[in-house]
Amino acid sequence: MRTQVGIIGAGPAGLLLSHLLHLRGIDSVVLEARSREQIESTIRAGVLEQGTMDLLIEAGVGARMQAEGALHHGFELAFEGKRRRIDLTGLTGHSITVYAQHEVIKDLVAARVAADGAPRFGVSNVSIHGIETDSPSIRYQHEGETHDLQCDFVIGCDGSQGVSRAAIPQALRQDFERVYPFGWFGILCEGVPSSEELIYARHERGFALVSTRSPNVQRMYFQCDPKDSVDNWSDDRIWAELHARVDSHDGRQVVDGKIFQKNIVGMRSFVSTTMQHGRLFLAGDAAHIVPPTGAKGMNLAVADVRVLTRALSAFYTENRMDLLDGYSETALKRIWRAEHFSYWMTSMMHRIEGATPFEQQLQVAELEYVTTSRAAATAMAENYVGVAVA
Ligand code: RFL
Ligand code: PHB
Repeated sequence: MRTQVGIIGAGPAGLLLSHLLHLRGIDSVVLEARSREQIESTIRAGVLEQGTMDLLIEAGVGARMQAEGALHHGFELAFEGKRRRIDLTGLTGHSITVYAQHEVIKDLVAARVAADGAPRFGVSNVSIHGIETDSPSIRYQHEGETHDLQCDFVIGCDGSQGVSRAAIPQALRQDFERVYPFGWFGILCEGVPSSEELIYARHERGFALVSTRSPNVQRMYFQCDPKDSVDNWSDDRIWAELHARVDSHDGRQVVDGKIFQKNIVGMRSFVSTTMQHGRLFLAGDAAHIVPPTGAKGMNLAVADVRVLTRALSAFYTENRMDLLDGYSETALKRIWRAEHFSYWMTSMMHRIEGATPFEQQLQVAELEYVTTSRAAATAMAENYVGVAVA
């Protein structure tokens, strides 16, 4: 079988790329290891930058996001028993939208299916061949048979555990990594929002985040040991921890509700360069990971896709290779900005085991600064809404 662009992975990166290429008359096939039900129900990100929204709207998949997503013009930073607001719109002219990643996935899969471009779900043993030639291919198994997908380009959108990154020779790759000694315990619960806006809280017991999913479903996280087990946490223990970390001296409290999902995720910063070799290009988590504190992961995946779509389109319509040649370099500017921002937010907000009282006071001093200086608040806000890099 033959297509123009072979895409591995049906996450936000792979699905959006496939659909944007389709709208430009470029054929692609998406190969996905999991089932449609699995990808449509995995709970992950929630915060979409304006640029992400714009691209989803341009792709024609923004209607439900615009109707059901919640526009947020600011967020709160809680520390030392008080809460201070970062006025995103006032400081940058931009806002963010809270709309769950698995809803974005549902919208994208529906659009691909309607355009006769349904991903091939449940594939296994994916391997990449001939990327140093003009006719690479992807070999995979599907329903007991082995297939070879011939293409012009292979795009690795297969996330942090995928196979694509390893297809770039080790000698050409440099990996940069930082593993954090803590994780996030995430819950979904029934109930009304505790606050109109997201709350990022620094507390000596550890970080906590109050987010939302809809008027009746709430998403919250708190810093935990990444090796801890959800079985050690009863609902009562979770609520006691969230109250201790987030409730403020002026009486504002987190609103309890019935918890229906619990999970623990580890935290890591990671960048693999180069993001391209021959006819293979990486996009999204396949090439880089950020800790979730800055809400950047899915937005970065979408930003890679924006750059790659333009480059592939220049190749097919004008026979230009220059944008493809410059893909990794272009994408990495935004990636490193987001890596720094996510690392900075993480370091400022979390309890760091072994930190001295002096270092703890520095965290508080920094929070005081970003919530009282317009210049510092603007720097934080423009990174959060994603306009700090073109
Ligand atoms: P994905 O979503 O991981 O998709 C990769 C897909 O590839 C498939 N796959 C394979 N398919 C075929 N063959 C193989 N060998 C394959 N190996 C893997 C996988 O099954 C999967 O379907 O990568 P993509 O598209 O790059 O998207 C990245 C985002 O999913 C990720 O960055 C975000 O979820 C990160 N993230 C957040 N990002 C934000 O922008 N805003 C947020 O608020 C936010 N919050 C979060 C987050 C991630 C979290 N976790 C769980 C790590 C909150 C959390 C808790
Ligand atoms: C979420 O709602 O899942 C969420 C929000 C903000 C973050 C991370 C996750 O920084």
